[in-house]
Amino acid sequence: MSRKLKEDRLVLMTHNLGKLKEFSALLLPYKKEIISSKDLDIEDPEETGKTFEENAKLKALFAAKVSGLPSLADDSGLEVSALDGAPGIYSSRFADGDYQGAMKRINDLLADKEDRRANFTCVLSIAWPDGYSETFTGRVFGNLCWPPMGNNGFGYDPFFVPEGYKESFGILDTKIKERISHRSRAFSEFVKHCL
Ligand code: ITT
Repeated sequence: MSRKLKEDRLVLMTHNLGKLKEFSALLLPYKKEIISSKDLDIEDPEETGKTFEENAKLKALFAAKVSGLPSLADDSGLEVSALDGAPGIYSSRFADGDYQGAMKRINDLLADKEDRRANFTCVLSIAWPDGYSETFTGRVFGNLCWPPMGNNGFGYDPFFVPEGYKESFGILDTKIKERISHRSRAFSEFVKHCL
């Protein structure tokens, strides 16, 4: 049995503006007051986990402890099939702020490969100040395009064409990403269980 989120306020633990926007849109219908970790000056804890689950939980628990409020965090990334799932949990560190460069480096690694399949994974964690937490997973599958297309979204979005579409998340309307993304799928599970 999942714990229900009865509190009216919650913290969104992320320093990534793209995530913050997407979560704010997803949470809009639920009429909760959202406080970003940026507003509370909560530092990003070091992501020492070896899995998306460990890192998501670590971030959410950290924010819940520091703020005294229930906190939501995600750990997410791009997993490239022909690269055995890399960069995965290291997606942000692999780019180090330079996504054009990161997409090019991945594309170069795929130069002699036909397989361009990839997926985004998101593990969402909700944690309470008493140390209780739950996690939910979402994935979206697709293919990597070259050159990257468009400027919508963030991170690797211009590089990723979801299955069933011809354009990348960088071009597709943000409403489409909001409906089919790894983040929205993890969020739907969270809604089903906790709201
Ligand atoms: P926080 O830990 O503060 O939330 P972060 O960006 O460091 O921010 P992660 O460690 O979870 O977050 O790294 C996720 C990275 O995976 C993100 O920086 C992007 O490079 C990539 N990523 C995740 N979701 C994505 C999406 O929806 N579109 C494009 N890239 C995404």
